Amino acid sequence: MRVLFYFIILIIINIIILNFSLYPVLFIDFDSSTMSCFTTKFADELIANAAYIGTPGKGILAADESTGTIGKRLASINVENVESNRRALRELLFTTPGALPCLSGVILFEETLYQKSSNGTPFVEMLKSAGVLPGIKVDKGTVELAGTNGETTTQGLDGLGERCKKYYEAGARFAKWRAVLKIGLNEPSELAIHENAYGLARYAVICQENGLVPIVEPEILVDGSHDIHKCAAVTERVLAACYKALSDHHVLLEGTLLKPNMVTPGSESAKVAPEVIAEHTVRALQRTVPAAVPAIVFLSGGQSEEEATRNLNAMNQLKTKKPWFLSFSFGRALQQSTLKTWGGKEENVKKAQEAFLVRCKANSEATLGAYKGDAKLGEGAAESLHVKDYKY
Ligand code: 5MM
Repeated sequence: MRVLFYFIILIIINIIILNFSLYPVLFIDFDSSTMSCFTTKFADELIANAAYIGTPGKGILAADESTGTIGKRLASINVENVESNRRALRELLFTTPGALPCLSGVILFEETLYQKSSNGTPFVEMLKSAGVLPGIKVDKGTVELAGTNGETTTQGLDGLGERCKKYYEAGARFAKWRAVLKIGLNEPSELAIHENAYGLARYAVICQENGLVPIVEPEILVDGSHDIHKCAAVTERVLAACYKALSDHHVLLEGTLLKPNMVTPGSESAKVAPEVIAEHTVRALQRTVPAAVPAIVFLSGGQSEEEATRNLNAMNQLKTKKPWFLSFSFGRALQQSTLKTWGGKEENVKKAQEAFLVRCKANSEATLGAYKGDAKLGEGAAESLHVKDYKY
């Protein structure tokens, strides 16, 4: 009897101890915005801005080509790479009648963030007054990762916090950092995947500390003769590593966006239909991207304008689980026919703007799965924009 009494007392004491040790777990105030994430005064703003970028019918224009890259685009139309020409191109895009309602964000290069239009209006003001959030490219390009077969890592973490603070003050509300991976016999290596995933995560948390929604862009290049299954498997490995790193760095996922490649066969393999690309891409995303991420905004990666739009449309027509909004953050696939039509000539601006509007509207429809494939194709709209072994 006595033994039983002590036994019951022991059990009661155990229950009390257990309850106290579990107390923080059981009774903590589960604040969805901070739980397991670092605390930032910007949490609500980050969540609201990321959600806004994911507004159905809208997407992102990637106009953040660095001076070297825009130089290549301008050279293709025999236009000199000087500040006035870079400004003229960006002004043409941002003043296209009817285009901005198709966009929720524009990614800018630092020069454009501080630039004014020809009538003296800061580009940032022009975008904001049309309901478009200005974004900023904050990476400083790639360098070779020593000990690998030409794989790369992205630079720009030094002083990033200070730069983000400055960009926020200048009106930027989201940022972009591009990591590049390639498919080869032994690539991407574990080292490249790990290094780039942790670089993206470090960047993301620094942006959030300073009020900028980070776009996480792990681009797997299309170069190669691999099939779509290989691309799907690599995409899953890379995205899984990215989300592990983002979790390890306590990034607030609700205040982020993902900018991935679509899952396609390599550039030296036979093409497949948009429905096949859609199925493989969405499956890879379902397996790796948490539902907390509000929107996935694809890069076009060398696809033709029309191809990129049709692929996005097919994804949005797919009847399956899609907890995130699927949209665009195209650079080349939004600008190519505009660039060609413009050719750097003032007298072509109106026509070039018409070409830009066609692509903006087609992609806006594609975010709703409502693109009929009936856009009037501008010059080069069906041409592949892939450049073999392109060095970024
Ligand atoms: C992959 O490039 C990004 C998306 O553009 P596409 O839709 O053309 O593939 C793009 O935002 C890119 O990061 C910018 O153009 C900046 O490029 P640079 O070469 O200046 O870093």
